[in-house]
Amino acid sequence: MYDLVIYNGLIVTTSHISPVDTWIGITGDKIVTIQSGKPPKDVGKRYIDAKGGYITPGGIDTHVHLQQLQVAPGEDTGDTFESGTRSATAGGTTTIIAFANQQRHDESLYPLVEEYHRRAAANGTWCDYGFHMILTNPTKKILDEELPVLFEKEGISSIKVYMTYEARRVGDRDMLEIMLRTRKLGMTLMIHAENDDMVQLVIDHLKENDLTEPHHHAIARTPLAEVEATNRAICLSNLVSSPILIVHVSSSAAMSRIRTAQNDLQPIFAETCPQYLLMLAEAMQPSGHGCGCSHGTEKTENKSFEGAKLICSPPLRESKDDLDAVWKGMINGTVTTFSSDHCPSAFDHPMGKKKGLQGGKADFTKVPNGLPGVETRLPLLMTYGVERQRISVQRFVEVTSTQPAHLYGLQHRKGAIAVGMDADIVIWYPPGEVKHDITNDNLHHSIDYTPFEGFEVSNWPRDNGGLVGRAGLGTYVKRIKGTVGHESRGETHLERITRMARA
Ligand code: DUC
Ligand code: ZN
Ligand code: ZN
Repeated sequence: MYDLVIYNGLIVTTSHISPVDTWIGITGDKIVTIQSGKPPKDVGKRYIDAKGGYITPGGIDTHVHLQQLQVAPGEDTGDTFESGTRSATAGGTTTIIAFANQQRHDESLYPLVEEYHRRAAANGTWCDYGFHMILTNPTKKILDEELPVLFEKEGISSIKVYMTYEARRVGDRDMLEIMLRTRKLGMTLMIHAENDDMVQLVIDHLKENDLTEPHHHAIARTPLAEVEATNRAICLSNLVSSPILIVHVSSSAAMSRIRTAQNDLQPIFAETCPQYLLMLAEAMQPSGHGCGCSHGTEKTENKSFEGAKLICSPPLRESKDDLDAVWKGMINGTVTTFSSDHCPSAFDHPMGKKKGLQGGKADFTKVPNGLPGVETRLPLLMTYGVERQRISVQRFVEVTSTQPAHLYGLQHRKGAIAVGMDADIVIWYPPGEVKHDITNDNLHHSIDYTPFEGFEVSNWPRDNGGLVGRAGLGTYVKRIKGTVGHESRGETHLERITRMARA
């Protein structure tokens, strides 16, 4: 007798859609059988009729910021692990990977990981979770002694580094040292690629000219800064033959540079996010919206500051060519994984986005960076990707679940509907049954706005992803070595040139 039987749906994998008369038997939290035909009447304690809708593997959102340590106590207006995972679940995401960040003064990563475990466990989580480690002070001890332990004992199999932000950026030599270790250990290295000096120069010029409204943020963080850093990261990776993932790719130039590297069979991978597919910087203008709909038209006392809701980095781009290029990357396979970069701050709060509004004067450089989006990620891609016929539903599964699982070492439990895997399953409505506009009131995060207010969606995970029960159902997931990019590549460029110099 199975605990649950799901039947009469179209089960989707990256390569295949099963016929509608296929059923899934679940016992405990595992998929234990998948069979064709109609399910017998007496095999399940509970039955769910999927009514002909798609059945996809639970979403895996591998780019989520919750309760990070660099935010001063009392200043964090974002989601907690509890509210962030509640929101994730309601949007069909059943696993998140959040960031555990090192600050420059931290000499050991172990206490940080313990602190993140405490934060996540404090009020429980609604879905499963893991941690990436952000490195800002990659000492030899940390690289040689602590990373292997974190990988083996804690199942932390990924690192993020920043090439921007004074407090976080790491230099090229440090990046190379990190790449040598992640290659050796088989960890996934995520890189935030923006040239900080280029960005700072533009910011200084904008400030001298009193151009500090929210929409100037998009000008400050020019695509040139993104492509320069992306190119540099790729060149550094070439020297040591280390796989890297460029996160939140937002511009045509960066996407093409990555595509060129992939064409040369270099292990360069790309992530993008809904905001870079669906919104342009004009949405940040006082009058503006970026997608031809009526977003951003709410009446407030300071309308010109509304654009702060859309401040994220990399920023929304000014040119539709960038948006089109990101779609192209999604369609042609350049994009490996699709995440939300859920990094929210409240809007109407002096420590939230309004930190950038002092005495009625806007200063975009003081606005906390980032958007909420963990709940809207899957419905937006299902609507604007699959149902608007830009990508197949198999590709949807690939970028929202299967490839994230393989990139980040979750493939032993997640990312596919198959016998033995975790029963992380999303049931969608049959086409044509859902049509509504996203409103913040219907979302489950703890933030007072959504950047996607007013976006029409034509599907949503049924019953809000089965959001029933309570926080505390989610558990920490230890990850293993991923399968993407870690195949043996023989000697590195560095080894080759050393060998030739010796000869
Ligand atoms: N980078 C992120 O990954 N998220 C939000 C802000 C940022 O700079
Ligand atoms: Zn980033
Ligand atoms: Zn992020």
